[in-house]
Amino acid sequence: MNDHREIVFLTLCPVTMPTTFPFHRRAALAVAIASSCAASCGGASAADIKLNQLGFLPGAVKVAVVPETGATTFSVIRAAGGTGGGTVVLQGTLSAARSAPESGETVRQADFSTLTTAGRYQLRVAGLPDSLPFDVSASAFQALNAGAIRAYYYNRASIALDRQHAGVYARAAGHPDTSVMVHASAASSARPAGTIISSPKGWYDAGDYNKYIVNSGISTYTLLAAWEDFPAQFRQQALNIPESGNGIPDLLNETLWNLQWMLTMQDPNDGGVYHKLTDKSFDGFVMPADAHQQRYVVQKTTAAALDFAAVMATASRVLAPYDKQLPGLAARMRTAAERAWRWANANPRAYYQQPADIKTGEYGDQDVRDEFAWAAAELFITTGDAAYYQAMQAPTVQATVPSWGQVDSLAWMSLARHRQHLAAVADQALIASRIDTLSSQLAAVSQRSAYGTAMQAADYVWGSNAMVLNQAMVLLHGYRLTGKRTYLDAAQANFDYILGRNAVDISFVTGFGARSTLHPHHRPSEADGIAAPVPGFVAGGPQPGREDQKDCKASYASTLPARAYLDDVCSYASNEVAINWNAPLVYVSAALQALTPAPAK
Ligand code: G3I
Ligand code: 9MR
Repeated sequence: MNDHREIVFLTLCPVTMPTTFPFHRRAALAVAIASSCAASCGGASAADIKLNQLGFLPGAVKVAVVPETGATTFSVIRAAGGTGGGTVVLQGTLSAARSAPESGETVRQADFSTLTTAGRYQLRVAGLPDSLPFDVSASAFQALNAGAIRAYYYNRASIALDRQHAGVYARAAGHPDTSVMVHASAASSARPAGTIISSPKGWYDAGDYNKYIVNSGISTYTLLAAWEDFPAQFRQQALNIPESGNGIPDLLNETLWNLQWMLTMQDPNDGGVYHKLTDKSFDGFVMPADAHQQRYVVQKTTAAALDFAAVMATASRVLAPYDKQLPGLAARMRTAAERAWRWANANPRAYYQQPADIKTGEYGDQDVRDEFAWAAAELFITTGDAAYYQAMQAPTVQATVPSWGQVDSLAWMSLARHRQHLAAVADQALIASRIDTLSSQLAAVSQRSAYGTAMQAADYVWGSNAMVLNQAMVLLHGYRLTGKRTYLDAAQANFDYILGRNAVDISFVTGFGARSTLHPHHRPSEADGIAAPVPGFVAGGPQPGREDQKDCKASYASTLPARAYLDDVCSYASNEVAINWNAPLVYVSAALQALTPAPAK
């Protein structure tokens, strides 16, 4: 170590701090930053040890990220305030220092995986404030998983949230959506512009009150995938939603609220699917019941038809065992999926084009090859018809981290999940290799990154936290398929990032973690008059685009990719919530609970 080396030291707070300072003074300055920030920004500071604020399963890999001070050792202590508070239970050596270009820091990792005894602890490094307390517990992520699913209940359209189920977040019903107008862009001879249709239920997409089929596609699918992969996690889960106790698991009950809406978005006359159900422009920051703009269904698109087909094909096989409770629904969904598929094949280039009078979200996509592949794969799995597998053109389909516009890996994950029951036409080796290759690439990034996650600078997109979680979802599929522990550990690292092991030192899930997102761009959270945001939502996350800066009085603390985050209601580009971002949170929290082995005795 060279005493004259300069390192960048960062602050998350809107206070003036030096950005460089000599090595020999950095520990003292770190502490100064810590105390100055504690007063002005809720305690987060560049000097903090960053870790998963919720905690860890006993058998999981356990890593914290430690700002560089020159210290080379750490200890784990029993948490202050509890029995034996301050007692050292474990000591270890920090990793070598590594630089994190995406956040402009130099950090070390503390690996305390050998801590397997349940309890509440803190991490201690000389010269730094002790970490936030964290738990080691066999049920570490159960409450988070339930909370992340309940977030969908809180975002339901067309229903009052009552006290019994919503507690302080009870609210009047909004958007009955029983009198929705067919927009000129969606007009047909059977349904000319101005025709009134009924399209109730569904989830609000995000912080806004509109409903978009493309984004509902990946969101609803991911919840169904969580069920297909880990039914035991969900079978007994009681979420206290209105349908609880009806003989259908609550995850499926919640998902049905959106599936029922999606079905109404198919034009019964031709099988085409409307792209979205929307206001002409975004509502103000009012409660759902106070938003009264006329609603429209807008343009039928190829992407909407294919995402709809994929989800309905999936739902049809998932709900088949519940025919007694839901008579005829699974069959109806399968027919709906096949009709949408046929419409898309007859209209393969109906790309979304935002009409001049519509200002809401677009979810536009000019390349629907991946949507064709995904729909084909789900129809193949559900029907067993080899023609669908041929239509998928599997050798041409890549594997990428899923997002609303990039769904090829949803096909691979579904095929892998059902591999033991696929018709012979399926190329099993190809399916396994697509998932294994993508997983190994992600795990390799994770192993060399300073924070130990699979995130690289280019991954900090709008909704970067969903990138983090979808990377984890891919890795968990990789682990299920190959048993490679590095994949499970990399998924855990990404999950830790969401819950506090990140450069802004925050748990991005509302209501979970000692220092979590407080001011999401979410209309009900802002308009309900309750200080705490509606719980269980993951915020979009850091991204340097800052498209919202013009609408924000506060400034982003940094333009660096991993630190361009603003916990302010104005920040739709870094702090909105969305159904497609919460879905992999549900998946990953359930998967880690289900898959993490018990510690070796
Ligand atoms: O496709 C281009 C790519 O070619 C280019 O390399 C890259 C460089 O930045 O940009 C890509 O486009 C991005 C696009 O998402 C697709 O990923 C845009 O920059 C980016 O601004 C765009 O962000 C979307 C955002 O809406 C604005 O349109 C988010 O993905 C999407 O999640 C978000 O969705 C909104 C809904 O419209 C409305 N409801 C809330 C929801 C969440 O904020
Ligand atoms: O609230 C809107 C949010 O849901 C969208 O994701 C975002 C981007 O399309 O737009 C938000 O609405 C803002 C609009 O784009 C610009 N003026 C301020 C609006 C509310 O902050």
